[in-house]
Amino acid sequence: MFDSGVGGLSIAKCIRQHLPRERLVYVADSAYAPYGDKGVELITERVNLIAGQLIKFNAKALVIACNTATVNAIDQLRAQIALPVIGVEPAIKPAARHSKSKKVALLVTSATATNQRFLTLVEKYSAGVEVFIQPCPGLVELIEQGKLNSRQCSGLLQQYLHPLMTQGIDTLVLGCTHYPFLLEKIQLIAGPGIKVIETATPVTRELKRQLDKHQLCAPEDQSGNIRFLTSSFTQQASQTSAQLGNREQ
Ligand code: DGN
Repeated sequence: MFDSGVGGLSIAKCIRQHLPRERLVYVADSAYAPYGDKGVELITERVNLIAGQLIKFNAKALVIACNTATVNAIDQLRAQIALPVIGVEPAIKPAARHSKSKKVALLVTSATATNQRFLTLVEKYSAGVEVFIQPCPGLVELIEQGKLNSRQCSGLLQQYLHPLMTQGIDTLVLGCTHYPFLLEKIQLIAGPGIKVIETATPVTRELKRQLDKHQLCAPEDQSGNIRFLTSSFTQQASQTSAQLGNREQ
């Protein structure tokens, strides 16, 4: 599994919890984080390169633990490799179903917000629902630096969330795998009346479904683990992965 950085650890934790016998290799492409401000060519190039490396580790399935990489590069990756490839997409369908006010907001990166595959997905699953797409530049960078409790982070959250609160939304989708690390802060600003939805559970369920379908589940007596690799080792990446990896979500 991989992400542009440490955000996908929010997915890794859920997989570890529900599929404890699986051995995970997690790649944080920290040298190229964030993907949110990169173009489709570069994102595709990085996805292909990392997928190629993971296949050399004898991966039996790949999880793209990044919304930005999924919407930009999953189709071409699936066309190239035979392994099951599971992506992460903003949970617009369950959000639209859950919303009573029929007003839903999506927090995403800039690269996701303008992506045609993403916009088509939103249109497909949001009939009768007003959708507010909020790009959140800056948040991924702060999470990568482990600055979850900084004034800067609170300032950006207020800036992105307050305008949404005046629109009457009752459901908020975290459309980036970094954002679940800010769940408590987001919920505090949004208030108890707003349901915040993230995607770790559906991704884990889909991975399990694919492993079952292809008879790839780990043997009963295998104990799982996780290896953390990064394209740019820094003290910061190491600290942040430890900090976020140990957080209970
Ligand atoms: N975690 C990635 C996502 O879900 O989109 C972050 C993207 C980024 O690097 N900006």
